[in-house]
Amino acid sequence: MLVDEVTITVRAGNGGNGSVNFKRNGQTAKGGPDGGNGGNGGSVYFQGVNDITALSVFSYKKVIEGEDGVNGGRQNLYGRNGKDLIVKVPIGTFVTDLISKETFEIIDEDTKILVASGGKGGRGNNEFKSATNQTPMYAEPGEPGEVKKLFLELKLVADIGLIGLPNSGKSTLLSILTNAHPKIGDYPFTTLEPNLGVYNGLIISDIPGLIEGASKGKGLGDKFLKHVEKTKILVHCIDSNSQDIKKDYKLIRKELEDYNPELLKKREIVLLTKKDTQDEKTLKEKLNLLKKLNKRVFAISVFDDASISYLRPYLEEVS
Ligand SMILES: Nc1nc2c(ncn2[C@@H]2O[C@H](COP(=O)(O)OP(=O)(O)OP(=O)(O)O)[C@@H](O)[C@H]2O)c(=O)[nH]1
Ligand SMILES: [Mg+2]
Repeated sequence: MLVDEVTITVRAGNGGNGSVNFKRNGQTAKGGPDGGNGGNGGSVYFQGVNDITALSVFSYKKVIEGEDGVNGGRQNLYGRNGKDLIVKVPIGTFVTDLISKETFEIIDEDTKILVASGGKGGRGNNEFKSATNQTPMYAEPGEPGEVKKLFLELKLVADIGLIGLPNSGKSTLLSILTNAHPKIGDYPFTTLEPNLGVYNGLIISDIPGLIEGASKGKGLGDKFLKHVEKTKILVHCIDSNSQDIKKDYKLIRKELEDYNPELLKKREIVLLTKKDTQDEKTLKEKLNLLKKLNKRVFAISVFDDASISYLRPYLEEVS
């Protein structure tokens, strides 16, 4: 199951405490102060990774912690800084700070984004000596590392989105075009979580079937429509067994519009699926009906290789 939403706590490392110490050796019983500074706490960064499954580690690891700085020591010994922690987050993840409500998106693999700053190390007592106080008895404590509560939501950057009513053959098509092995069943809502496959370097996402009211959360609803918001092509699957092809088509278009009208502007390919189940005359009639609604209509069957081959170049027209 693809993990596409997680809430985590990120805690950067605390700064190490400064030390209170005085020189001691053969000559001096009580020398000047030589307590060293504490090290800075490690910061936590997010960095993009081209791996849509990378959020899954957070389903069991909910608290991410940076390394603490080490306390200062005697003889002006500085505490070591805590190591920074770089957390890999899938490209296309939206991060929301649940307290400040700030948001940002992970867009590439190159940018390191600072999420929580490590606490500054405290100064040792050596730094506090002055003309009036040669023996300061205090040092600074390290500052605590920043703590953030974050909501991470992966909006998949798929190139092609398979949409349609339940049972229209979306997952079957994904399994034919890509190396994905989605569950396929002769009943609605076989797919409960989005499936992804890679076809000629393009990511195809197969989402659960949409029904009337999906945009308002009905069925599996709007939870998955976000996965098609960024796709370049929508592949709209319509079961040729349907008694009312036009109604099916319009129902899905209406849900897209209600969710986000921009979705209607995307290039759409319409597939009349399972064409092997129809006699030639009926198929032609149904195909013609759809052609009045959209120019890019293809009748396909997974049992007819030629129909799939014919479709392929159209899927590749993503740019
Ligand atoms: N005869 C025939 N059956 C097909 C074809 N494509 C898919 N099917 C069958 O149609 C049924 C539904 O297929 P799925 O791929 O699970 O449909 P889906 O659109 O992913 O369904 P949901 O996940 O429920 O939305 C399965 O029984 C498939 O075997 C086809 O080209 N011809
Ligand atoms: Mg399915």
